[in-house]
Formats: sequence, C-alpha cells, structure tokens
Amino acid sequence: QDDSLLELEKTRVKPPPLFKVMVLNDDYTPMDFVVGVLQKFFGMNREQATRVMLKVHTEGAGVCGIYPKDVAASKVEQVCTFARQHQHPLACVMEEN
Ligand code: NFA
Repeated sequence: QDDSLLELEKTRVKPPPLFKVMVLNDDYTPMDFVVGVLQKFFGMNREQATRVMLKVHTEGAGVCGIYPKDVAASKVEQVCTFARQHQHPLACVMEEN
C-alpha cells in the first residue's frame, strides 16, 4: 500500500493556522471582572490586563492572545462559561488570523 502521501502530510512544512482570541465590549460587565478574566485565562499581569480591558472598552474589541485552533476554542469556552457563571454578558470570540 502507498503511504507516501500520508507520510508527507505528517511532515509539516507550514506552521499551524493561528486564531486570535478577542474579548468584545458590552455595557454591563464590570471593568474589574474583565481584568480578572484576562489575568486568569490569558496569563497577563494586572497592568497588561488593564491596558487590554481599556482598549476593549474604548475601541469595542481587543486581542487577548493568538493560539492554534484547539487552544483558542478552549479559551473562548472557558471565558464564556466563567462569565455566565458570574452572570456577566462578556463575549469572547475567535477569529482566524
Ligand atoms: N464597558 C464595560 C463597563 O463600562 C467594561 C468592559 C470592558 C466590558 C471590556 C467588556 C469588555 N463596565
């Protein structure tokens, strides 16, 4: 059997596609909660998290991180679940880079 094509597919020549994870502004989620989310799920310190939160607040959206598809999807799910648990409407989405 000819495995050459399958073997070639395993030999990655291109980097994996990357996805931006973005948080979107809304009128209700407290600023402190967003800062906490950015620290908890995206490994930012308080200063970085505050900068990104203010960018989202003023511009409508901001990038939290850039990841392979499965990692990005997991971040989106975790942030949405956490926000809902705390009854905040905070939205988190992923977008191919
Ligand atoms: N706009 C929200 C407020 O004024 C804060 C916020 C920032 C919400 C970033 C969502 C994302 N409370």
